[in-house]
Amino acid sequence: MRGFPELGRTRVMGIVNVTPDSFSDAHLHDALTHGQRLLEAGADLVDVGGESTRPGAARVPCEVELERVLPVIRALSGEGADVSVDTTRAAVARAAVEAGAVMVNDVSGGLGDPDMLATVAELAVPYVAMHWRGPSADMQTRATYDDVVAEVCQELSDRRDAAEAAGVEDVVLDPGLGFAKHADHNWALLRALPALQALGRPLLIGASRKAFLGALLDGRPAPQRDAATAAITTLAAKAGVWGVRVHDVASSADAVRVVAELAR
Ligand code: PMM
Repeated sequence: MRGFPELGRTRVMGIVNVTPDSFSDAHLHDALTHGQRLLEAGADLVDVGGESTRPGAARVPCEVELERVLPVIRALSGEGADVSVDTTRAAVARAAVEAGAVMVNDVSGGLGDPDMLATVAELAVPYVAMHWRGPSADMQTRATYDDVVAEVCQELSDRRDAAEAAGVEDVVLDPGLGFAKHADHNWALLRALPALQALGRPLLIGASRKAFLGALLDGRPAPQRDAATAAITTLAAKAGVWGVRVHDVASSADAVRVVAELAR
């Protein structure tokens, strides 16, 4: 894929959410420091986002999203890091790439903004198209499937085709765990990684600290779900996925190295 060297192993994408859930707005500096720590811990790239996508989350204005992400992207990419921008807005994608981002991660797979796919094609950067059925505010009302694996594969292949028809060359697909999905849907998709890989594009998996892991672990809070996250990283790496998007980089980076060594 353009811009990314062949590593011969799964990539670890570290998460920098520049949102009040994670860092207060007054502390952009903390978000930057956090990104630097993730890189030191072995992140191959960092994903910087300025809008919460948790179930029920409300939208933030475009200007607020820009104010949150641009300084962090500028600083981290200025230090030589590979940075992706986690956004559904074409204007944010464009400004982020101008500020140094090398990839656009769109949880809406191009459905959130009619200008997104053409913009990414023009920017000529790799693009993550995630499976999405609607905005976070009420997405869980759309978690209805007869066959979740077949339907997610079909809807993702539609997004792949739309992105490529718009001229996007490097498409990464992501099943969007937790987005319009209940726990049993997430587990079914994780059991079906080969079906997702059969869509013929690199796969990104974002399971890190999500609620379905808390449910499995008797209600354990998010920061105590990192061992379970690393277990999923191990299995995803063994299955040959392109990348995992995680909060705790160190444990997933170790897991990926173990899998790579065993495969040698
Ligand atoms: N999950 C979240 C945000 N962005 N992007 C991709 N590609 N895949 C995901 O699964 C994904 C994402 C929400 O998780 P967070 O609030 O823990 O960052």
